Amino acid sequence: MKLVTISGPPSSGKTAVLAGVIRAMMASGLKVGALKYDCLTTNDDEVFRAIGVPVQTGLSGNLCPDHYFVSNIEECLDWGIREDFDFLLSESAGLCNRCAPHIKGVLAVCVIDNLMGATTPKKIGPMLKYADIVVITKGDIVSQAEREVFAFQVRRANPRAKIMHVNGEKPDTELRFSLEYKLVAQLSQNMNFVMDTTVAEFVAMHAESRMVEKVDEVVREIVTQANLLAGEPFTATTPVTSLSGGQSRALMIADTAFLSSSPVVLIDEIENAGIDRKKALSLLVRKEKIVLMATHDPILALMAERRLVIRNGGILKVITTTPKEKENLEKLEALDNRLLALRTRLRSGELIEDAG
Ligand SMILES: Nc1nc2c(ncn2[C@@H]2O[C@H](COP(=O)(O)OP(=O)(O)O)[C@@H](O)[C@H]2O)c(=O)[nH]1
Ligand SMILES: [Mg+2]
Repeated sequence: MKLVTISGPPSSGKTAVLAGVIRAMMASGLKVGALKYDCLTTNDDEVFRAIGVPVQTGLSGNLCPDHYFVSNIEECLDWGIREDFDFLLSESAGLCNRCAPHIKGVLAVCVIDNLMGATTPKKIGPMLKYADIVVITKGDIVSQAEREVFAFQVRRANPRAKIMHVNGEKPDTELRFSLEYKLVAQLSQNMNFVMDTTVAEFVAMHAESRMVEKVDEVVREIVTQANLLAGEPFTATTPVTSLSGGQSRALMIADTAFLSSSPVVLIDEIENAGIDRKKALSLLVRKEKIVLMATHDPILALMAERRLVIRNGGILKVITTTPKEKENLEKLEALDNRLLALRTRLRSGELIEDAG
């Protein structure tokens, strides 16, 4: 029988990850048992029972749950051997940053989520430092850049562990082992930052994770370029959590242009973001990215050399922008500039009694 210890702070997703892993193990014919250690109370045993896994729970009461774990694990092992399990998976309480809920020579997994802040990996201590596998959850809630920065901080705290990103979905086999070096960078609508850092700190960490040499210069350039795209200005010292939707998006576009190694950028609905979309597009193109964008905006569509018409999940047409369309683009841009001027006047509190 093989024992595996699973640790991680409360609510990081240990049970969710384990439930997925156990289902997959059982489907491949393995006999699995679970252990849950906690302090005062737990409902995790019900989750495990519901998927048909035999489970034992231990509540440590006044004792440190990790000390309680080491003094009880032998009996649990005996139980596992008696039950003839192939694997015995043990979930810790995950409260103490000083003790290690891992045993030398036993596969150690640490589950940590993307929402915990950039400095947390440093603080977590032995449960992260001695892990063989680090599972990072809740990647679905943050942007790609934030996932990369967080993984970089985890890597600093534990340089040898295998890092796996989990978001509750079944991975495509191709992506399973190479999430960090994707061909396609994605700028989705999901742009809410959760990290407690300033714009400059965030971009600097991202730049460092990309092995950029002149970090300060790149940070300055990205903040300047992002400000050219954003409707409202922000500074290097603005906390990322207080950026508006448009400002976050502008920062992510500039960040992608300068720091992403992916040659293709996939953008979902740039027109909703309240940023200068033409400048955004030309920044990415200038940085030699192939931009694939989903849009209903005629100006953006006509700026492209080619567009695909999608219907019923397939490509209906591939249209090359005609010279006549390019002429129309100029007229549309003039209209757009008039609207933009009106927006600026509205912002500065003027009356809009003539349409400009
Ligand atoms: N959005 C999202 N939620 C998650 C993810 N992983 C876990 N959760 C949720 O986070 C909460 C805590 O998860 P749980 O497995 O009970 O955490 P544990 O205390 O570490 O065992 C639950 O509501 C889960 O559904 C994830 O990757 N994405
Ligand atoms: Mg749990």
